[in-house]
Amino acid sequence: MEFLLTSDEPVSGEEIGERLGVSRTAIWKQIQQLRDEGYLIEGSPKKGYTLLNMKDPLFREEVNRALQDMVFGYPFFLYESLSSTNETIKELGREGYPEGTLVIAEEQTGGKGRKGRTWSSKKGQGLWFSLLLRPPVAIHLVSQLTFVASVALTEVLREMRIPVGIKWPNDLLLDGKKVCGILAETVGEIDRVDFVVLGIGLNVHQSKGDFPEDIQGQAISLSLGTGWEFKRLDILTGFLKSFSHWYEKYRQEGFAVIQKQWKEYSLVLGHDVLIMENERTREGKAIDLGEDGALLVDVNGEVIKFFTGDVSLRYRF
Ligand code: BT5
Repeated sequence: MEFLLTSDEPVSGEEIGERLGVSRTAIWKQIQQLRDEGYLIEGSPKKGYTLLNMKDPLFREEVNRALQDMVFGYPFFLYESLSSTNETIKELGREGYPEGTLVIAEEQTGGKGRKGRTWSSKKGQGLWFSLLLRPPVAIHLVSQLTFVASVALTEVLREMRIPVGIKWPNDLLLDGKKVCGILAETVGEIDRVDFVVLGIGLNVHQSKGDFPEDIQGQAISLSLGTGWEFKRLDILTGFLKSFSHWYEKYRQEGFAVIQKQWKEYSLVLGHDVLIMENERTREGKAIDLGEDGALLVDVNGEVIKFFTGDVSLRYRF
């Protein structure tokens, strides 16, 4: 471990073996064990091993200690690389895993946004995770859960003095740019929810150049927005605690409590907005959040309801 820590270059198994007087196979086994504990170690047959992401690693044992008494976040699965944590949770959901099961990936190679869009999820730079939920809600109300999540995450980040706010429906913005996106997917029949996958992507450590060029103007990370350093595990545990609190409230008292808090955190209500619906763009003033998560907009004196799946929104501060 020390060899990997002190070297900027890849270190070969042979070299470590020679220095320690043990075989390459023994080194290989040791590397596997470190990987199982959550260290990200890249291995190249020619060059050797490199320890990645020591800036803010997620160690399996540390995550385990932090999450073991949690309602949400246990059991958890931590992967070095996945296509999409939402897809992996779907498999676990079908296998019968309980509500609260968590999948975290250091990197997603096929991170998904809404409506077939992609989510940039580079290694170690953010929190890319999904929760398995088995909520007793009707299928048309599932989108309410994304509001529960955005409220919970905003609360935690604001407690850390990070001035995030929510752009309808559930993007978290920092300094006017997107720092977090939420994607809920339902698995079930037409009229029945088997389970819901709640996927959250939060940018933490990126600098501007780490984002794909086409989104550099609209994306931000917590570090970029504040100039501070963060430990991802603290944010994750804070979120899971806060989510468990708001989810319980939602189940006991209904959507109204979430609506109320969301309105406090909203960056959009009371502002002029542009609503893009297919080819059509309309302008109005956002005035309220509906029971069903719709945005109510006053367009020339007429109140029109816009639903999350159908439209996208621009607004002026
Ligand atoms: C979202 O979609 O905002 C939902 C993103 C959910 C991502 C999480 S990560 C864990 C879980 N597993 C998954 O596969 N997904 C979830 P949408 O509103 O459609 O926003 C997507 C758009 O945001 C893209 O078209 C880009 O313009 C922009 N974008 C992509 N990556 C970004 C990033 N890292 N930060 C900010 N903006 C990004």
